Amino acid sequence: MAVQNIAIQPFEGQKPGTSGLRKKTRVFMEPGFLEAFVQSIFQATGGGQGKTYTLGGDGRYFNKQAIQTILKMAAANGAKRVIVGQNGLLSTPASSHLIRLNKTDGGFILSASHNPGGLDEDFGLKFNAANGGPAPEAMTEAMYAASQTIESYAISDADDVDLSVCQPTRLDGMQVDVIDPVADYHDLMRELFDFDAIRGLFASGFTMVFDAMHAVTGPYAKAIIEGDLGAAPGSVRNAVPLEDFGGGHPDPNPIWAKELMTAVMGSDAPDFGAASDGDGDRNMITGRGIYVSPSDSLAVLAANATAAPAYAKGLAGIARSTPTSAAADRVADALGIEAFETPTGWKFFGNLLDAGRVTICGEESAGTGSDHVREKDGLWAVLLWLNILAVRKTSVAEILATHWQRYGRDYYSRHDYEALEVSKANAVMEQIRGQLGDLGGQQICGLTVSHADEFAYEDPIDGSISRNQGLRIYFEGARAVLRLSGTGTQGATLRVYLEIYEPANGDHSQEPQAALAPLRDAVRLLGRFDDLLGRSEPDVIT
Ligand code: G16
Repeated sequence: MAVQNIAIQPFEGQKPGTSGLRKKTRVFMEPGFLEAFVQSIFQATGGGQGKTYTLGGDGRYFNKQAIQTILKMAAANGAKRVIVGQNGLLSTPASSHLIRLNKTDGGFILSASHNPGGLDEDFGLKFNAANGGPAPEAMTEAMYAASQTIESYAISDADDVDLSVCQPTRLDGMQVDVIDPVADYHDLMRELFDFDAIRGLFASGFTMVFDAMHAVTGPYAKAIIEGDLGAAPGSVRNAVPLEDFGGGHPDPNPIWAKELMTAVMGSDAPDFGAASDGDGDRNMITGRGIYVSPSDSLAVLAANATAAPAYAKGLAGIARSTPTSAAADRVADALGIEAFETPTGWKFFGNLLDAGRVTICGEESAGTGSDHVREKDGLWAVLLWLNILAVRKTSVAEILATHWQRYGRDYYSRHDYEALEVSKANAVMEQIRGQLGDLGGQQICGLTVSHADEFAYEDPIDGSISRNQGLRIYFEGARAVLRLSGTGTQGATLRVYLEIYEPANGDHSQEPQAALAPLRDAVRLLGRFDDLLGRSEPDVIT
């Protein structure tokens, strides 16, 4: 078959955000848009000649067509081999594992994560580097630069590859291995966790519900949680990946995972509940009658990780993104290990993990993971919780209560103001940015500001500096962070992250929104939300 070189003009808006390029699906489907970005990736990473890649996505609308395009472009760019998930499916953590296992030169992941899917919803593409992690900033900058000067892309005119059967095949001179998306990831989980202990837990009558939200983790959770660990059939719900996620919003939080919340808060609640997102890297954890905030989940997992064989020797360090609560820092302090605060974006954990400085990382945005891959990993978090529950033989509520009794509780919540006019969101940020230097010592809504700054991160491994990573206002015993989302596809999303610390001997039984009310009010006043946004109430509270 022949390689075609198609002339093309640069597209606007091919700047990767927090996690790759995310756009409305129709934008990705514009003639040449996907192709231009893929060619820019090849160009920014030294070309495709002789390279090996993984390729797969979360199964959303346009996933299959995009995969055929990328396969034909990889062949035309001289790639040697592409490993692609059957039916185009690969969860993000499974992609990261396959890159590392097969020592590929990187991987293409097709997903807009937790954003809805469909012709009128969202699509995304990100490239992970040879370490299995999201492309670091220098690489995404190079992709963007390439996209601005692109003149043509190369594509084979070969026929589509049959992705429905697991088999090796060829596309022009390139080898294409269509593989079972679950098998290698399943093997990895078996190595990390005490599957016998978890089997014993289920055999003793322990019940759980896992909501796959019609997204990519369905087949993984079915095979591992029901098939291998022996959870009762039906424990994994909404397990068939659908192109539109069943019309849902595959974001594992109490708002969007309502079905699960209803189940765990009901009279006949299971012992444990969990959910994951579109591409399987996020997680939500609940127990009977209790929701575990992602920041608390990170801290509990870190404090109890030695229950699992992979972490029995202890942790090297713990990293969290800046908006994530300080709960994990308290655990690191007690364990006498390093704690790191990084900008939002899993890519910032990569260097720390590669250097062996941290073992466990986490984010308030429902992401937790470890050095087993270079992505956050939803099912991994669920399995570590199960391993801990199997060893400690107690409930989720009891584990949280004893954790707070020892470390204190960081009441935590995130308030999102979505689809804002960009100028209004910027006005709030500017309003607070302009006051940062003067806030120290001020009393607002009964809280005293100790200091405030704009977070700039110096990577401790390579010394690179990332500026403008969030406005941080520190109060005595509390903190607020404001930043603009880098994953939205419509207008701007302002995120306000709130946390108040209640010491070990304090009252841990408050309702989080009530506990955080003075801090919420202080931020709205400082940012003049009523004037500048025309409203004070957020769209989503998690
Ligand atoms: C991505 C990033 C995360 C980040 C989250 C939210 O997650 O990998 O590091 O915390 O987006 O980012 P933002 O606040 O900029 O919207 P995912 O699961 O969407 O790939």
